[in-house]
Amino acid sequence: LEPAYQFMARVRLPGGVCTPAQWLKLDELARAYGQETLRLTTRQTFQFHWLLKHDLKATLQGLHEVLLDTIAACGDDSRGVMASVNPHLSALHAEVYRYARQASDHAIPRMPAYHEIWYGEERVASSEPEEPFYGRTYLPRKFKIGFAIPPINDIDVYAQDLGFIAIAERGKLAGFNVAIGGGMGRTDQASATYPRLADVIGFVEADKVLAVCDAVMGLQRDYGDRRDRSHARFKYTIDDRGLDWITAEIELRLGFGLQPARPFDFTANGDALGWQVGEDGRHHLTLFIENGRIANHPGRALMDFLRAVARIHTGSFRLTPNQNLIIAEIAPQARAGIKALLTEYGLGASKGESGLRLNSMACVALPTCGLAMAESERYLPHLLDKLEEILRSHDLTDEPITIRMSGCPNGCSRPYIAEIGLTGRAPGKYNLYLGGGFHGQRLNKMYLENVGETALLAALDKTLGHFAKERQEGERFGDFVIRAGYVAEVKAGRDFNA
Ligand code: SRM
Ligand code: SF4
Repeated sequence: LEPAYQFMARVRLPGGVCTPAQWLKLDELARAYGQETLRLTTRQTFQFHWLLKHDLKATLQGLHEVLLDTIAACGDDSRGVMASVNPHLSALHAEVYRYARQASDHAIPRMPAYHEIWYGEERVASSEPEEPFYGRTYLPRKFKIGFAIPPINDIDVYAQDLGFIAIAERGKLAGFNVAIGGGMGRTDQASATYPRLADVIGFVEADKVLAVCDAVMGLQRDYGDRRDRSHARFKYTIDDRGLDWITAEIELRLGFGLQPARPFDFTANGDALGWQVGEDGRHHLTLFIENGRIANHPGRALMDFLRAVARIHTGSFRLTPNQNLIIAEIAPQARAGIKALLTEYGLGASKGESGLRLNSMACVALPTCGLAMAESERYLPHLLDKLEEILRSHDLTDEPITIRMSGCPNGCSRPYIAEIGLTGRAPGKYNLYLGGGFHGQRLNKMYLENVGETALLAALDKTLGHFAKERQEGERFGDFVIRAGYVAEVKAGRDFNA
């Protein structure tokens, strides 16, 4: 007899794009093996939790039936490739998504073992060398790639190891600015570890994307630190060797120089919620899914609603990097049908969420994450109930402010770029960070260390109240707390702990 080992499975879903048929299969598998819940992640994909060991094979084979797999969703390789989901710019999105898919297909390990183990394919004795790119030892650590389409920085391009910022000229994709060296993970009381934002190093034409992936990942494969895992991410390779050296080495590997970066502007890293009409006349509905958790609740049958939509929908679903969901590419005449389903399943009326809640994210943490030190997904909604009273008292209910909570310093909800960041230290205890940039352009800074809810609420009541009274026209909360002297501005990852 063996213990009932349980697992998490993460799907590979480049750019977060999913067909209705895939949705129906994911829903079916979650109901059969995943305790009737699906989790949308901060990198635009699905996670199943609670999978029992003897159900793993059936789950992975079920995914295979709809051309989905879990390859490179974890491991020391290139992880799920992200892409902005801006539904307004349908043609540009389609083009950028194509590059994200190509980058994902290009960068995944080839390993036949996956097919042998999960799909029962026959083992082929092969004379081929191991992985053509990864070799025997893969990368020193995980590596993350994302494609952003300004003006929305929904993917948090500055948090990627390798980010591509789409540059459109006269409505057409001209190419990408390349950003390198982002990452969130750190360890408490280890000042050599820190979050870092990516640097934009130049521009390349779109057909050079795969060459850039090879050059940058190859550099990290060859020079990343393989002795100390806490120092093995690309961000440290860059800071150790210097950005100029790294850029020159990338250019050497490319065999050509990068062009000067082209101008672009980001305005936000959140999602535009509700109904929108794209440039091609199709309709899109972006739903706020609190912390990405899809399940049925009394009077609010979200999981059943989405299954009902998938049964009639002819467009696609798009998972956003903010753990939200777009029912995308709805024909104008189909909009009424989706609206009727919203009402039928108890999702028709807005719950009157604050701008803070609508810009919130929490990582999974307890009970499934083995690294969690404190609650996150299960706690943030309750903390927000209390914060919403504070917001109301300062007339800030509709103010968009980003807040992100992680159950440990690894930062899976990208908390170090939120205007309000919280990371777990122990049950009920969090570090509070303030001053992140509203569109993901600046790291925040620790304001309180290892405190409980009472101290958190008092600090946020004080700073939000001050902000309500003394903010300048159009000033964001993250900018205000720096101007008002609550925290110093962080200009580089190495200053985060200073
Ligand atoms: Fe993460 C490890 C969940 C996005 C940084 N992350 C984990 C594990 C697998 C725990 C483990 O290793 O045992 C978590 C599974 C928990 C569970 O029960 O499901 C976990 N990470 C998640 C997700 C599901 C959070 C969420 O609530 O959405 C996200 C899945 C993304 C995906 O679909 O691929 C998730 N993780 C991130 C991000 C955000 C991002 O990539 O944009 C980060 C910060 C960015 C970065 O990588 O720097 C992130 N996760 C980490 C780290 C710290 C890495 C580091 O450099 O130190 C770990 C721990 C590790 O790798 O050792 C980690
Ligand atoms: Fe787990 Fe920490 Fe990631 Fe949260 S931030 S999911 S607690 S590893």
